[in-house]
Amino acid sequence: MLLSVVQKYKVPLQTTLTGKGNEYLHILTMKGNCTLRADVVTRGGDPGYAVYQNFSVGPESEAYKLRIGKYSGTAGENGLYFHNGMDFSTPDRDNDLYKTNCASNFKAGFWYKNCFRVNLNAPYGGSAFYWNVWKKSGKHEYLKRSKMMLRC
Ligand SMILES: [Ca+2]
Repeated sequence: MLLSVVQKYKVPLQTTLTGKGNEYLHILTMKGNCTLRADVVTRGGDPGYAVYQNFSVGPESEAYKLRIGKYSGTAGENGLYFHNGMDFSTPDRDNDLYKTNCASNFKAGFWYKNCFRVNLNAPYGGSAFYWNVWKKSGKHEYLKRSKMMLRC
């Protein structure tokens, strides 16, 4: 059974770079062997999940870099892999590869590249809260719910 960090440790995963959320994630995952599970539901009510082995978040000196390994699940594996190896960006810390600040543009901290294929921290109801590519549809699906859980 997957353990929810949010429930057990009361750590908010939606955080700022200067907040404690990513620091806790780094400490929890630094020894390795952690699994990330994302449960999501589309606006149309279609549920999906994605499990990634070897999930870890780097230290602050690496801007809480995301690392994920082997995928299993139903949501579609390409989404979060796009972000593998990226630093965490916030509206006041531009660590992405885009010419402007993705976190500022989309009003959410995340491991942006240039900018994203999934954005599980994006504001509810916004145009950035989606999963791409959704299942075998070949297109993105807007989400109404996401939950990220960790097992170590
Ligand atoms: Ca940038």
